[in-house]
Amino acid sequence: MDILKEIFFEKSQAQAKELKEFLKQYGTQQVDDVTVDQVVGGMRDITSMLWEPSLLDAEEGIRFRGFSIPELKEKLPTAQNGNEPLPEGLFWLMLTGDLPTKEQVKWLTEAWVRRAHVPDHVFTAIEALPIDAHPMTQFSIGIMAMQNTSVFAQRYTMGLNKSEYWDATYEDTMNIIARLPRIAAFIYNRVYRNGVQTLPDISLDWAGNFAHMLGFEDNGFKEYMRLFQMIHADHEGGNASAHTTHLTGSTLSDPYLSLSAGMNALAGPLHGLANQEVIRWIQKMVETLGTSKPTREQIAEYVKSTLASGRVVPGYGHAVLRKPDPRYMAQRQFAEDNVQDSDLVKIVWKIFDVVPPILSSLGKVKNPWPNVDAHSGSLLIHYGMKEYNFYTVLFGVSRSLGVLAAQCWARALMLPLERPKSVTINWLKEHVTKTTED
Ligand code: CMX
Repeated sequence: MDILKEIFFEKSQAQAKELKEFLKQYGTQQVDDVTVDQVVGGMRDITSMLWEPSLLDAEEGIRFRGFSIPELKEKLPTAQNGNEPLPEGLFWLMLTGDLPTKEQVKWLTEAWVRRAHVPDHVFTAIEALPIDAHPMTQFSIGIMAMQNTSVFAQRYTMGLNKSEYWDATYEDTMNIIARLPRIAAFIYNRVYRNGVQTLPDISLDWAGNFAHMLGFEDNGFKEYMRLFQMIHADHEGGNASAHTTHLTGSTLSDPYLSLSAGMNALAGPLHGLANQEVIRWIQKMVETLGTSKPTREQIAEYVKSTLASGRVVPGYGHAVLRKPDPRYMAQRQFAEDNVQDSDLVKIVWKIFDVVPPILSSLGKVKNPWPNVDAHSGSLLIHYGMKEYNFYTVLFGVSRSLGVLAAQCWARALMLPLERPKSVTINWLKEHVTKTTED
């Protein structure tokens, strides 16, 4: 058993035992009430699932195993010549609950290098798609194409004992995470660089090598990719990509099938695709206004015209958060430290000044502040990655870290099939009549 697997095994078995006892004692205790608004309104805020890697606070933002993003920037190991935390460290933390040492992170980087081989048929499957298939479609299909290598699926067919589900899931998780950068880079190079592929550099860390395979050697881009992959990794369990992965996995479909499902949820414009939409929207604004240095007043007028045409302002608002997203703030800080002169970054900052009061004035938007997607595109363009249709794939590679760590936990804790109750409008009407009469 490898060192990470051993630690995960010990921790998760102890936790599973504790949870069993806890359920025996407190299983019938109520944790939430549900209103009609919540039933109709996308189940907002209903406490109803278990998710170990991270927890979201509406005011404060995300904490991974209790640590905020600024704390992790201090505590997680960095690359040799860098300041940004390595995503390997975050994965270790999410899976075990422990901050890893430098040596443990180095071990994980090397473990993923050893597991990174992608079978040829996966590239053939991607190549069979039209070149203009959206990169997220190609990415999801790439993940699906690897499913024949699933350790979980193979061992399940042979009669896998329940108590070993976690073990096979861990193997798939490690293989998938190791391979995803190669698949994502293959898609980028296929679509945007005439198929010119860059071979992996195994001396680099996971995110640094990803940047390298995408064709970016600038250390600034590598550092941003480390930060990007760290901050997008997880946002507790209820968001659409995490929840979809979890729901699909709860049927005991293997990690390839469930991650691909989660990526399809991430590809929606109200979720991960918002990072591409932000840049598309800003570029349209620049084109319409005829200037790359719009004033706040010009931006405000453009925002109002977007709202008047019945569209959302991409990169703003959130289903849970009620303050500026710390993932936005971390990228803003990165830009302040590393980017001297970018018109686009300056526009993103002006939008931050302009949009919240306008959204607040509508009287219905619960969170007028920027989310994670409001800043990423401007930094990617600064470093030369202009192809915004690809941005959500970068998000997807990162999101695999959190949702697959969670799937390992779901298997170790033997979480059951998900099956919430749905009702009809008539049922709701009868229910409220009955309760009002009582
Ligand atoms: N622009 C315009 N209107 C917005 C808005 C925005 N950025 N954010 C919310 N609203 C509107 C909603 O559309 C809703 O309008 P209706 O009542 O007319 O349907 C109203 O305000 C209330 O919405 P809410 O309760 O504040 O927000 P929700 O939880 O329903 O939705 C979200 C959250 C993210 C879908 C929404 O804020 C939005 O569409 N934002 C823009 C897209 C975006 O940036 N998504 C990325 C989120 C982060 C991520 O998952 O990656």
